[in-house]
Amino acid sequence: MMTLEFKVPNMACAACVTTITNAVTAIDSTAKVEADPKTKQVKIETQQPETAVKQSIIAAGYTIT
Ligand SMILES: [Cu+2]
Repeated sequence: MMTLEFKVPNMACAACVTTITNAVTAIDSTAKVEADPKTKQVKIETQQPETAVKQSIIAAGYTIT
């Protein structure tokens, strides 16, 4: 398990959090996703490589900084 932390500036609301969570759990069903639309901060505990996790979020239509 590793913890990834980054910001997703275009995560605006709870629906975005759900979309991002679904995108990540689609590639890692054991992932734990915490995301706050106010701070734009996303914290993910995952066994997948960082690039794969980031790609799944980008593919869902979000930007990572
Ligand atoms: Cu939203």
